[in-house]
Amino acid sequence: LPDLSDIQGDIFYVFPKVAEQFMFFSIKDVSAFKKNLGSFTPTSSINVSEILEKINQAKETARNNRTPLCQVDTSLSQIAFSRAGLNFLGVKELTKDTNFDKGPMKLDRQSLGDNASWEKVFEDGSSHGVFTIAANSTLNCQKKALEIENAFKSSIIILHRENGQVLPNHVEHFGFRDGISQPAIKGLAAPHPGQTVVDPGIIIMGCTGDPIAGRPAWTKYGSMMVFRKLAQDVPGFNNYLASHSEDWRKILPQANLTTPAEGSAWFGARCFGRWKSGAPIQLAPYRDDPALGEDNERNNNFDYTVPRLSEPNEYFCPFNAHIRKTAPRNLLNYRPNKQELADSSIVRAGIPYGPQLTPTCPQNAERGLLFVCYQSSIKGGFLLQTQWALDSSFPVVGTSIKDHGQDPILGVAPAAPGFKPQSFVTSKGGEYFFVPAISTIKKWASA
Ligand code: N7H
Repeated sequence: LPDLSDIQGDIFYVFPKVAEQFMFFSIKDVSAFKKNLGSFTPTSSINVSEILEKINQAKETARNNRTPLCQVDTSLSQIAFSRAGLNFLGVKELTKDTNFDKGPMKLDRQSLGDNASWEKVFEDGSSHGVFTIAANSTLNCQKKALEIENAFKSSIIILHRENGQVLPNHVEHFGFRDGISQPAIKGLAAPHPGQTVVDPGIIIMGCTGDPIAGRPAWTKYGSMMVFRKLAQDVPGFNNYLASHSEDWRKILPQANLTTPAEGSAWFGARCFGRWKSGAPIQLAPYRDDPALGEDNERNNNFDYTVPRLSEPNEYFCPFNAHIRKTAPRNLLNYRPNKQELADSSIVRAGIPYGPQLTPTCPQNAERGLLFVCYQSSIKGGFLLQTQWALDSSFPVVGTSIKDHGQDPILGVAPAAPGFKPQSFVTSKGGEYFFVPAISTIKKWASA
């Protein structure tokens, strides 16, 4: 089993957070930077598991007397480096992750389907690294960021900051609950029913199951972090759902959806594969079931088998629903198989940014998701975006190639008659980072 005290803390337990800041930097003075690195203590996975324990206890208390969860003081930090950053530090050896080693994410821009212009810091590809800082309040997050900034003083230049904030009820901006399905890492977490169990090496380098052999020793207990800034067009998405509500009500009369609002809620659920509460449509086909959405023992306990073979396989959940595209679960004779599925697992650790759309908030304010995922191989994990979500013919059913359409959240959403196909998520850029083990950081600091 991996040594949890040596692994940085956001990687597989995911930082518990109310606010988060990503501080992108370039290194100005290598020797001063290394000295500062020696005094920097990132939060380890052991630290995070202890905090999660405390939060669970607080939750119990909260149930009884409504104590706010954010009472558990958390100020967490992690450091990661881009390829340019490693080179600058003199770590020229390759990690053997081809996406990372070839340089900045901007080189993959086309294959990622990013057509809009990127923000300057990502367009330049000039970050040497990023600090991920998370806390139980915006104030604590800012305090921690200032502490790190002061500690690294003039050895770095802060190029850019992104600030995220958890929204009420852990929804994201489209109003759907996020962060429900994560892979359970063999030996480290007791899986909830239905959760995909993966070898630790799928997420953490140098452990059992790492798909890449022969990496340098300094990559052990590290992980690849993919950062993406994804803007969401919430008014556009809401209009899209509203404009399709009638179509859906007509197509499935057996659902007995009586109001336009029910029609659009159902259409939204079919875009995601889950209702706003998180209840999977495979288990709650026509109406949301909030108790199911909240219940971790049930909300992942499903696959896409249909009750009767005479029914089309997408009877409940369309092939192109976001969660089915990104994790097709059981697939019988379909591509991918179970192994391919486990190998493509990622740990998602993103956070929303920008103001929530409310009646008083400007419709056109920018909002979205600061998407973060971890995997030991970018090609094996994150590229499910290009290989699965954006590939209309995925998944391949039997031997026949069929056009299911792209993932409507990450790609182009299908249009009703009279409407143009639309996209609701626009990438503003991103970067690939390597998150080293804590012992590796200490070695680099003293080299
Ligand atoms: Fe997605 N959302 O917050 O609305 N995602 N995601 N995602 N996503 C999921 O199951 C969303 C994005 C995955 O195991 C849910 O936790 C949004 C990218 C995977 O069944 C919701 C954006 C990639 C899963 C969202 C976005 C993924 C998943 C359901 C962009 C990878 C688990 C809740 C702005 C390349 C699937 C849950 C499974 C679920 C949201 C992006 C991947 C609500 C808005 C870029 C693997």
